[in-house]
Amino acid sequence: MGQEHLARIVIRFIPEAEVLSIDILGKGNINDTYLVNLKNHRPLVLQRINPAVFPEPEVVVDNSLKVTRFIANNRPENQAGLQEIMIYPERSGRSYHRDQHGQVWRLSNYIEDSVDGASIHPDTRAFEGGRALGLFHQQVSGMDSSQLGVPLPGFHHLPGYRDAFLEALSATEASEDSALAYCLEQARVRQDDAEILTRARAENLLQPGVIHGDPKLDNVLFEGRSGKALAVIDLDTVSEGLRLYDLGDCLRSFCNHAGEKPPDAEMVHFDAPTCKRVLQGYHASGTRLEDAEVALLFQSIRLMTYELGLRFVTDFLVGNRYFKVDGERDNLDKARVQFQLLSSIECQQEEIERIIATQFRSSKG
Ligand code: GN1
Ligand code: MG
Repeated sequence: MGQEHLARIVIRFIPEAEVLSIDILGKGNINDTYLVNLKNHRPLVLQRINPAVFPEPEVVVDNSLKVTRFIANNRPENQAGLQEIMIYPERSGRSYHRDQHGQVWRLSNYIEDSVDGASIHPDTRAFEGGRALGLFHQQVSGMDSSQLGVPLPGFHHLPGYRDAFLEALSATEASEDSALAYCLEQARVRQDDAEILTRARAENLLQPGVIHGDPKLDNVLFEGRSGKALAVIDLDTVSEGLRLYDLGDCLRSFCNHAGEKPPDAEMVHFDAPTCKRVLQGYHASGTRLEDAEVALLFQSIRLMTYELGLRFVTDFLVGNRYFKVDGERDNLDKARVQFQLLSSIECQQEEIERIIATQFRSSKG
């Protein structure tokens, strides 16, 4: 995307802006993200919301504006060091800018003097990541989730991902590829577990609320020196959902120190001590879980990992349409990593359930 085009978009939001530089930022799988440096203005983040993923990109921007405004207006006494995320509306008053090609853009503040989790000690980042997610849940807990639009139909609806996988599988010819055979088998053998969380929700055991939707390690920013969490970023998927989606996804991500793209899938395992630290941090935020959430927490870690494995392998089967890929096998490699992680989670079920029970038994009252 040309610098001039990008600079013109920035001016639609901030007419007096003098753009000094615009550079690609981050490593998201979906949107195009840029860091914008301006004269006499704090740096900003400009994003093109990917319409191939989000059918109504303007809903994504509207939701993020509603949530950030709610948080700013209902700021609990103690923000515990989290910085405010601000969405800049376009000068027309809309939350987004639509360019001449029909692309939807969002502008927000950049969290300065922050680093990603890679340079933070794993124990600290686990505690702080859990604490930041708990604070986010606390900040949005009074918000009516029905006022948010649906950014991504079917997002975190595991039975839907399972069905899409089975459909793609039925159109796939037998292959000698051992990585593919492994992923297909891992995906297939667990297909009947896809309803566990949706059933609990249908039975009113779990209540939906406002969730982040994508609280992975890359979406938490830290203060470099102290390691304190500064912000939970990437509000693309804020929507109505189960808090267990967030917790399961956060643990899936933080407890896999090898990351989503390790040089070798064999390096991947679920680190149970990290799980304990994340839960301690979540608890330290002051947010409390319902008994039914505690009872399904292990399953949520397992199922969010299964879900991402299914999504990656399905995207591979249908020809890499959803996630940005570095190469033809990228989605398959990433699926393999998630299935490896899933096996590691299942092998440690007793230990993980013991950690959960200890954390939440001791935290009652
Ligand atoms: C995608 O684009 P990014 O990196 O923020 C995906 C998440 C996955 C994540 C895995 C809208 O997030 O659900 O967990 O990749 N977001 C969407 O890295 O599908
Ligand atoms: Mg995201």
